[in-house]
Amino acid sequence: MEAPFISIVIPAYNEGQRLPRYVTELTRVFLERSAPPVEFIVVDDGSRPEHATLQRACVDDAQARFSAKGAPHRFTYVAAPRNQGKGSAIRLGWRSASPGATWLAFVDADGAISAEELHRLVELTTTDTGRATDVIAGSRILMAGRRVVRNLHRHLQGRVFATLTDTNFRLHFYDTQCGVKLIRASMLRPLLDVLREERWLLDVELLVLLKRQGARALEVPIDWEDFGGSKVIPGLDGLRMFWGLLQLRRRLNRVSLPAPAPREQAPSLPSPAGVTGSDRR
Ligand SMILES: Nc1nc2c(ncn2[C@@H]2O[C@H](COP(=O)(O)OP(=O)(O)O)[C@@H](O)[C@H]2O)c(=O)[nH]1
Ligand SMILES: [Mg+2]
Repeated sequence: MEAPFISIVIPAYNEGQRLPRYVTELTRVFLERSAPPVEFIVVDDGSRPEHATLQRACVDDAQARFSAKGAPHRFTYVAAPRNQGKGSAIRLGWRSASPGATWLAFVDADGAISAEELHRLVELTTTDTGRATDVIAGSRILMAGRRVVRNLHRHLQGRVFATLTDTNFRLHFYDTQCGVKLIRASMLRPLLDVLREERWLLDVELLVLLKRQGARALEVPIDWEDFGGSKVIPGLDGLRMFWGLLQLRRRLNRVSLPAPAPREQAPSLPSPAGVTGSDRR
């Protein structure tokens, strides 16, 4: 078995319905198309037993299909002892990733980002653009050629949140909360002991700390389709996130970071849009 080039964590909380469909699609697309070796790590975050059983079964099935076809990819399953939130589940998955992976990533379990779109982002890591980038973040920005299907209320709440995030952290991201991010492992691993956000604000914490470490980030417009069944509680989670942003800002002002890892030699390209080392606060 080849060492994985990228480890992609899929946090799953009661995803017995949505995850199996997505895992089937991922398996199909990554068997059909060429890609660097991928390790998919499904992290069960204390799901109810009926969901956990379905989640585990689809992962076992996908792994069997990869093995049968001699694919370089693998599917693994990690179970958290109890429900701790999406952010905690992602961190648990990253800690259990193969130590040799060059990229660490996460993607939502519900298939809002199609397997084809995820494959496109994985391929991007192997291009000159990817080699000159440390963070590849999906973005639900509606532009020519892209398809973004979202509920209006969630979209508007997201725009208010994005504005407040930018006011507080000056990340200059259109969409910090999109459910797919790929991060250069050498940049991320030193931060694993610093990250604290347990739920939805992990994305902001991560981007702020990576920016402080001089990470070069690229927001990539992606196709996105909400299929319903969101675990976000309308109104309540929004309020928690706004309040959480203020607390996060206070905490991050005090946090001290490990020395950034030396940068690997990369071809010189124009600096990508998004977070850049020259824009530190
Ligand atoms: N680990 C964990 N993951 C969660 C939790 N709630 C939601 N998720 C996962 O977070 C991802 C996005 O959740 P979703 O409900 O689709 O949120 P939305 O797309 O923002 O509406 C999915 O992979 C969920 O399984 C939780 O409490 N713990
Ligand atoms: Mg979703």
